[in-house]
Amino acid sequence: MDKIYIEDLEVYAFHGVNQEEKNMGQRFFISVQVYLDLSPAGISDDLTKTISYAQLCVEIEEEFKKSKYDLIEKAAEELAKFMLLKYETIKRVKLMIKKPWAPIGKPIKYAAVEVDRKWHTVYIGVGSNIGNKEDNIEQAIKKINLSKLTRVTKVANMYVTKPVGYTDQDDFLNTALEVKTLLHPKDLINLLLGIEKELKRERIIKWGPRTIDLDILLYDNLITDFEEAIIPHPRMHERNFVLKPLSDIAPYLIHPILNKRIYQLRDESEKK
Ligand code: PH2
Ligand code: MG
Ligand code: MG
Repeated sequence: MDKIYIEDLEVYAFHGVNQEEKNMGQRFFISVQVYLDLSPAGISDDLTKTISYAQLCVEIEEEFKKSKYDLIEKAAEELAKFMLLKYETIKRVKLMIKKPWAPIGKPIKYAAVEVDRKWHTVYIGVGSNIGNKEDNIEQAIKKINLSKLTRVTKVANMYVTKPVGYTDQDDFLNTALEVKTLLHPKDLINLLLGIEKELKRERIIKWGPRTIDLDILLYDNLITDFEEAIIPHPRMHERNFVLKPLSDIAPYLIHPILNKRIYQLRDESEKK
């Protein structure tokens, strides 16, 4: 992808573990690689179709000087987040912060950190079979949007489905969401679990009735093996109640393990 580079922007700021660093301050050098599509500006020669690097420098400096953090890790994290939230057009930010005068009593050229942050595309399966199911789902969507690090970008149709697995329970209402997020999978899971809790989800019977169930189905093309978030969702490919709504919003998406498109998996799940 296209990039705008800024290299070694010098900023005087007050980050550091030592009190004297917070009092006296020191010089930092900030380098960024901003990933965005430059072709609209390249074709039109119009500054409004890109991001002015002059303006970026001003904003980076202002944001970087705003707080006093112990760590350049934290300063880098916050600065990357600031840029990704401020501009819709920025897809990814690589950012390096150098501290040439870190008071460590050793002759170094600089100490530095680099972070690489981007918007991730996630698909979430949603189900409810207790109370006002439609309202539960709408509440969940609202709550996902409350975090500024997540945005619901597509909502599938809602489907009334027969319970699968544990069948002695009410019909479900199922849908699927596309979400853009800056959160890593484990943090996203925690956000979703928190929302389930707020909506009075109780875990009594496995696959039993619930006010709301929010499952990460896919996260970019990521394949994970950690217990808390197995991605892709290990049963999504055999569940019509997941694949049907998901096909509304992402029919041509390819399942990263099975290497088949979502609509193909949906069609296969209908034959069973
Ligand atoms: N969720 C389950 C188990 N069974 N059946 C339907 N129809 N819809 C669901 O969302 C569902 C289910 C476990 O998450
Ligand atoms: Mg589930
Ligand atoms: Mg679940």
